[in-house]
Amino acid sequence: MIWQGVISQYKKYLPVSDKTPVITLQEGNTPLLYSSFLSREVGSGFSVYLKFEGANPTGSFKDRGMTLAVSKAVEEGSKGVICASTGNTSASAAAYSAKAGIKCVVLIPKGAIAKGKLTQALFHGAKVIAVDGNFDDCFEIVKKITENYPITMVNSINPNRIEGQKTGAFEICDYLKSAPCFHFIPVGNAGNITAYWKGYNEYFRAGEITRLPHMLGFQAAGAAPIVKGEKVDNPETIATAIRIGNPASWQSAVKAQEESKGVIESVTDQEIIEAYKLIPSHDGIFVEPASAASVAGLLKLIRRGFFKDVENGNIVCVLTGHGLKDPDIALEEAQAPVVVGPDLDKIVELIF
Ligand code: AN7
Repeated sequence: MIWQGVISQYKKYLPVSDKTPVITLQEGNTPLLYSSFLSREVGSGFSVYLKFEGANPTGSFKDRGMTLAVSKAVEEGSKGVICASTGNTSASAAAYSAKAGIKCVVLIPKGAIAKGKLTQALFHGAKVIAVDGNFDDCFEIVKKITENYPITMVNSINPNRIEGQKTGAFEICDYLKSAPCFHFIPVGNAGNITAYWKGYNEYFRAGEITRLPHMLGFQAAGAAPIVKGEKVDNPETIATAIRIGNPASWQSAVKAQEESKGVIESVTDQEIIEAYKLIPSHDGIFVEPASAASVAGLLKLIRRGFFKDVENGNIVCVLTGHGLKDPDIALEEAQAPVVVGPDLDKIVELIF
């Protein structure tokens, strides 16, 4: 059967009915790629898989939640949606709103979102407001606006976002025919770790899987309020997508960590960049810096000897967004191309 998107695929687990107008870009069904490089790094008995969410229509995992949030907004008669965003939510909200033919407003921290994401929001026709402040400032304003004006919030405190995003867990279990032992994931506003944990639990209750994974979430060291146990007023990290000082789903992220006997830890920008460079060179997929936080976390735990005394099994790292959204850092990190004239001999010399 042709894939019709996550609502069509998983409707029995989602708050939809036959009357729900399904606004979809056929998101989901993203690759789950075996990484021989990372499996080797962890050691024998372990298999590492990468869930490449950058393969979604707007290039990030946000599409899973946005298809449901926008479909429900349209079902409820809403004429427009609004969100605060570090970039990917705004790109996704703009795209699904365009498809639905409704208004979309996005508040972004000025100068602090990747160019590709800003371009997406603008080109899909959203009203983009750049706020001279950070994500947390934008989010507070959006909350106040939605409390007082008739416009639908599509940040992940909208439960439909979490509902849609939990389908990522379903797909992993469907592919592996079981839940992984360890689930690595970047943590920003903490919606996605909440959604995955919800998805695994629902599949467990439905009898689709017989065990639950340990959830291992990673924040950027300069934006790690959950790790520190307090808000961070001026979060800083090169991984702009997770530059968040006061996550909306803080409590449910801690709950996922505790219930699953997992961890929420931080990785430095240096560790993020290391993983950011290793993934494309070994596994052939290009992810954005924030996405590399899951693999950075895996590498950190490997070095600590974490896998020496745990049961063997499958490990999944979620790679949340596509690298093409944010090529600036990649260009800084990559070796510049060699420049030559149209000279055959010289080029042959360079190659061999
Ligand atoms: C690539 O777009 O918060 O912990 O406004 O874009 O669910 O917030 C993005 C977050 C990880 C963190 N990876 O997920 C936004 C936004 C990428 C992201 C996260 C984001 P959450």
